[in-house]
Amino acid sequence: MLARARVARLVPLDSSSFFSKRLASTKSLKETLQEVIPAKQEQLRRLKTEHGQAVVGEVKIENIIGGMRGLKAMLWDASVLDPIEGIRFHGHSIPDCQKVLPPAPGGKEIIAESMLWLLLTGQVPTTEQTRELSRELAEKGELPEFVETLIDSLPATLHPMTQLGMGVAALNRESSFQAAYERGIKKSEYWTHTLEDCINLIARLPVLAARIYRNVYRPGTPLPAINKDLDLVGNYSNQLGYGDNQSLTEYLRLYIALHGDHEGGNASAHTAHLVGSTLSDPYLSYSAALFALAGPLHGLANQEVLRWQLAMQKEIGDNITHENIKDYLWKTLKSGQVVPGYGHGVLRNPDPRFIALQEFCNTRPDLKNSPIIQLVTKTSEVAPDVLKEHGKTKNPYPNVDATSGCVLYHYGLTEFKYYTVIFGVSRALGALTQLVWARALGLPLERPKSYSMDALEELIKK
Ligand code: CMX
Repeated sequence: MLARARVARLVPLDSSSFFSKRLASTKSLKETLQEVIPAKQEQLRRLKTEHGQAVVGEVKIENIIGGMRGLKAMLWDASVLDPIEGIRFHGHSIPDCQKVLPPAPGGKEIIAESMLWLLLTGQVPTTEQTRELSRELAEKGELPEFVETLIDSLPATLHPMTQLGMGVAALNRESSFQAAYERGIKKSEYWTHTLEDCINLIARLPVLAARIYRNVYRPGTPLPAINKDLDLVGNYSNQLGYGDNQSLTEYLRLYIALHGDHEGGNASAHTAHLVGSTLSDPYLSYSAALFALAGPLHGLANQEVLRWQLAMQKEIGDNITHENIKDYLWKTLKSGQVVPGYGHGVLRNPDPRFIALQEFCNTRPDLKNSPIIQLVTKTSEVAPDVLKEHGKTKNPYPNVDATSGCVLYHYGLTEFKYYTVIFGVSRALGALTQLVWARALGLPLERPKSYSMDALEELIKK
């Protein structure tokens, strides 16, 4: 018997439920998108034909050998990252989003559905539209049986991120885009099939991720059915086994929505875009992105932060003073390691996502008084000055990962290796949104030019 996590089937829909009513006055996600696509296509046409030769910047050798840092070389419409101000999603800052995006019923935090709507359409959804999307995702969430069998057959010792990437790749057997491409559809129809795949994948990712969690960390325990009256992350929390912890569920909602997109150049989003540009379907594109996310300089940093903070806690003991933390920071740096949770490829200020998560902690006494959260807060008061004095990093301030895993730890979700999986559930919002737009705009195969060192030297001589 391969199945380790037993899954109940969908909870039957209560006909009196709010969710069962299709509200005639609200446009669906696809209808909204259909409305906004022509204007964006026209904007792209104008940029291409009227301004195609405009110069955006210069390329220096330091850009080429420096991992393309700072090169403005990619189109990504959903979000723009300002080094000082941080991320804006279609022009909305994080505090704006917290004000205008509808939360879950009974909740306060942004949810994946409202962020997905904003990223995809550039518009703020109504509460009704958000609920309708929650219902659609719940209906599409079940995994095909062969994927369940595949995941259940994997050894518990296989890293959860490897399992997630494999599961997502296997889902491509169901790809509407791939099937339609084989039938020979027109280029103008690519985006509708891509949208269908992306929505199906976003619906299934948390279910797949929860199954992996149960198999690896809670073998033999029953996986609850998807509840159609819950939002995507409400269901995810429930399937992980934390549904009765409202605080953790709200935290997961906020974290998953906030972490959904961080413009296009980060390794996971860029990988999805690159692979997608070959017309590989969304499942294969996002599976590749997940393996980029699994690196310690990117998505794995959240587990590294926790490991590091716990080691610090063990060494310092109860006497947590700024001085003791400072000594530990220097010890880390002098041993040649990076301080996890600090620094960023683009940001040059404290990450507003870190600030939002810290504010979440400050509004809840249990979190505010949690030893691990207090340690994170105190570390953030000392580390920037130490990193400035160390003098290497261009950004001595905390990034989102300085706190993200520590909150999970406080709530009893203590399995570090799983943390990047939650990030993987989140990043799909931005990466998949942009795959839909890449098809709607007919963006070409990505193919930058590379140079050898000899060729660069030749260029310098000339
Ligand atoms: N601690 C110590 N040294 C650091 C550092 C840190 N937190 N951040 C950067 N540096 C060092 C770099 O290793 C580099 O050293 P070398 O010149 O010896 O190679 C130097 O400072 C310059 O680096 P940078 O230009 O400031 O940073 P990069 O753009 O190269 O790297 C990042 C960015 C995030 C990989 C890096 O800051 C880092 O390793 N941070 C710790 C890991 C982490 O928190 N990652 C999460 C990123 C968040 C996300 O993925 O969204």
